[in-house]
Amino acid sequence: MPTESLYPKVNVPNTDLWTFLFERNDKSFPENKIIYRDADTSRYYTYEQVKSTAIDFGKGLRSLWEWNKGDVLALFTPNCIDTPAMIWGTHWAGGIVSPANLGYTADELAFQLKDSGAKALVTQKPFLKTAKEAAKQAGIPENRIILIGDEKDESFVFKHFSSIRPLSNIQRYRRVKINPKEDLAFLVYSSGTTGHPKGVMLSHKNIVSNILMLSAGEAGNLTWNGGIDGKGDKILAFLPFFHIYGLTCLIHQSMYAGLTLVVMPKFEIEKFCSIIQNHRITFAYVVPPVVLLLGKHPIIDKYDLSSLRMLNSGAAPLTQELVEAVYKRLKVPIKQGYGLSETSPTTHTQPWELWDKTIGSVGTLLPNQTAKYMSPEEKELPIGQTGELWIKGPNIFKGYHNNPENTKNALTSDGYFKTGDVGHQDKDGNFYITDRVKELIKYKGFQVPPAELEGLLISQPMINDVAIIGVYNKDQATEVPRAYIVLKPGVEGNSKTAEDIMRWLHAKVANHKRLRGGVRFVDDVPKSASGKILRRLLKVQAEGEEKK
Ligand code: 4UW
Repeated sequence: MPTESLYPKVNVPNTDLWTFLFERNDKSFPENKIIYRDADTSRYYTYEQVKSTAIDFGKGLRSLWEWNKGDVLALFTPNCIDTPAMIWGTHWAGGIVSPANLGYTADELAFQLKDSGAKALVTQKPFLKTAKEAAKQAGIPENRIILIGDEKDESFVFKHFSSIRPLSNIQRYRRVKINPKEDLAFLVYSSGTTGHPKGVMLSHKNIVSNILMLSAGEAGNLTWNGGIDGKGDKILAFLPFFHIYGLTCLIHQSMYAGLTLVVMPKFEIEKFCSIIQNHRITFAYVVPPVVLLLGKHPIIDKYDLSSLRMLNSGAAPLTQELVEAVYKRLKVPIKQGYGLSETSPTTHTQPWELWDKTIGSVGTLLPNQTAKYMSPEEKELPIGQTGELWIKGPNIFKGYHNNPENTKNALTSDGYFKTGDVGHQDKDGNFYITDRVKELIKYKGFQVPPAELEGLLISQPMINDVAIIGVYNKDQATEVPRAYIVLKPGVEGNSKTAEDIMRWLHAKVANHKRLRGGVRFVDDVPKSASGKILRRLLKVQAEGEEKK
């Protein structure tokens, strides 16, 4: 029997995100509540300022570029407090937002721009070179690159976000009507269980349901008027807004619950500590490598982090040892959450009161979710047995953009999504993720699709065959990609060859995809009869090497 969530079902209204966030009757916090605060400057947005800026931006898009329903705005920018208003302004104008990883090379960004059919692109001045090159490849005219942030363009080629405003007759522009179940709010990119990144189609209803689910999971622990000083919880936002974890848990949850996000453009440990101390941050969403720093880094002792009430870690496995080390040092509890781009994202979170009783668990199923574990033959397994996790609920994506084959492989006819993650659940409904059947590697929470690196490396002149796997690096608390390479006859497998290959690859890929796990030269890449790489065998080999 599949497992139903232990939470009472939440009523998910059939409304689009705009109506849900800005035309609600149940909002308890005031219109002038500060929602987004820049960590470095005195800039901030209140709830009502986000709303009015979003409307202006939406009208600007309609009037300047005749924005139509379904038009895509791509984002290629560090975290910025202007981003949320741009997102909802795009929705106001009927558009879809497609955030891209900021580490992307021009080719990688161009792929997303072309695949999503982006009509315009948002960036900041330091990233303009890559953005321009990618836009050119994708056929987006330069005058449809929008700049945000403090630096404007003196050449006036690029419009600044603040100038995307209606040209005339404000009354002419009305909000575009959305079908919440069918129309997309976001097109985020994930490699899913195999292959290259694909556009994950997330509808308005998907996101609305996940906001409500997440809210139930935090169970009133994060409030607009509570926290440690009665002025409300303050969340530190350093996770990138371009990743689904930051997009929903940070941007959307804060707006829905009236929480203040203190926004950091880039993670740096000392800055992270000083912001927590100076802004009296009460909560932060983190990833395991940050938990590691909190447990081990000497700088931590210089700061007062006592305002933190809880941390939430996810996007990659977290060890019990790390949770305990941080608690021993800082007395800050850490719970885990779990989710995927395809689930909008959060499906599980540890209830606050269980954080120390179920360490290692990713939590219990959030409301409106049904889950089951499946054998490799796709037979349902009894509770307690280890298998692939399948999940069903209103937050499950609509499919991969222009990719019916991968959509069919990921979604069953009765609505289950095959996560590609392996684990089990205990008798009390706590879920554990212990492995993956999918190809994915996660470097510090970012996706590294092995097929993408293999596809590039196979064209390297010295290489005959190649397989990429993830190996765990304990010192950094993350997986790192490693290449197993069969060289062309006559090429010597030495450290210079390895360095040359890495240099060649690293010029073509985002920083998070680098071969930090090194290169191993082998005689053959193990493959099945059908030619599929047997990654499991390489993983066993890597673990054996580790133990030596
Ligand atoms: N333990 C082990 C985990 C865990 C994990 C994720 O890049 P994506 O598509 O998406 C994410 C989303 C992370 C996330 C979402 C919502 C949330 O509340 C939360 O809480 C902390 C985290 O990373 O990658 C999805 C893949 O990332 C792995 C897993 O393999 C999954 O399929 N993953 N969380 N706690 N592995």
